[in-house]
Amino acid sequence: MSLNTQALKLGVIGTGAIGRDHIRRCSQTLLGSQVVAVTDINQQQAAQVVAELGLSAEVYPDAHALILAADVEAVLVTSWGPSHEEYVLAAIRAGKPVFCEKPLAVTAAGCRNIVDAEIAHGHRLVQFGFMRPYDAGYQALKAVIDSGQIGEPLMLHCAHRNPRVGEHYTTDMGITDTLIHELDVLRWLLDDDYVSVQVVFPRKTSKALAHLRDPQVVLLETAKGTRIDVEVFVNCQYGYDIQCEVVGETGIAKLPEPSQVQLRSEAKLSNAILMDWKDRFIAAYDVELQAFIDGVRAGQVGSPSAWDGFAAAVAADACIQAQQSGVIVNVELPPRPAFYG
Ligand code: NAI
Ligand code: ISE
Repeated sequence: MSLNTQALKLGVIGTGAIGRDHIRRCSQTLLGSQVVAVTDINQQQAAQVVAELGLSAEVYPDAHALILAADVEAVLVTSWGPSHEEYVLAAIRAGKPVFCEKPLAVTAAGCRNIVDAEIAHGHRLVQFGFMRPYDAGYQALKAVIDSGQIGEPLMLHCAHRNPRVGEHYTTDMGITDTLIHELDVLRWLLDDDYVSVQVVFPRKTSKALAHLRDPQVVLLETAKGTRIDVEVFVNCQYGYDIQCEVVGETGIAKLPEPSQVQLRSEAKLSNAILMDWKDRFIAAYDVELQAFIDGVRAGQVGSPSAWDGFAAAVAADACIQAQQSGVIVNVELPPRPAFYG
């Protein structure tokens, strides 16, 4: 793959927490890109981010003007979830590559609109912002599974724990905001798709607000028959903790813990536990965005694809139904179009 020698000119929609962080990494950490345009419904904040990071980027009054700007070669969508579908579709219409943070759209039908628009366009333009396949730990785990060293995967025991969440966080967000990362990365890890799901609620923690059911356990079955349990526990207090253990026919492989200094002090042997998802996946965010920049410069947009976003959304919809009904719900994913390989 031969890289274009010019830096890729990026326009960024949404300058909140992750938008600001992606602008910083594209401007200061990664190679081959330049942020030339930003926009946010809070224009003052967008201007402030440009000033704080010392960028010579234009602040646009609205996202559609930014997408159509002649010097914007590719778009990053980092605004609130409900706006993603509209902006990704506009980027596809303009024929511009687009990196979209999760969710691709808030419904599976919205994700399907994006898949259909991309197929109609004729070549891949969308890289979807699930970063875990770019995490070194998950890559090492996948290499072990793919090597056959533990035989075929039979069961997975996983956990996604956050120290605490705010008042805005509702029980369905345990699926759409939190579990959604497992829904993506476990398909990729196993090279498999989900066929059914059930959600069960253990005893509720006293640390969760009245409206929130926390923790919850999601039980997934894949087409090959692998059974997965994922504990989603967003008020666990003690840390941000991501666990994944794969039980195979001849052995067990476990996601490595993030590298931490081991401490012997005051009669204790200890390892710190991270508190923030940004720290846990900081390297993965760098690698996924570098892959987007390199891919676009080489004329080849990378993964995860819009199809992966759609597949995760279809499974998420089934999980929400399962939360409400308490029974096993089928996951009805249509066959993958040849367009997505
Ligand atoms: P945030 O609330 O800090 O920032 C969002 C920004 O988008 C705000 O500045 C807001 O004014 C702006 N905005 C909202 N609607 C807009 C519109 N229609 N047009 C232009 N700007 C608009 O939120 P945060 O945490 O930065 O999250 C943004 C997105 O990134 C969310 O969809 C979230 O799910 C996703 N995200 C992904 C993560 C990951 O691990 N991949 C981690 C955190 C967030
Ligand atoms: C957050 O929205 C994210 O996307 C993080 O990656 C995730 O791990 C965290 O649990 C979510 O709240």
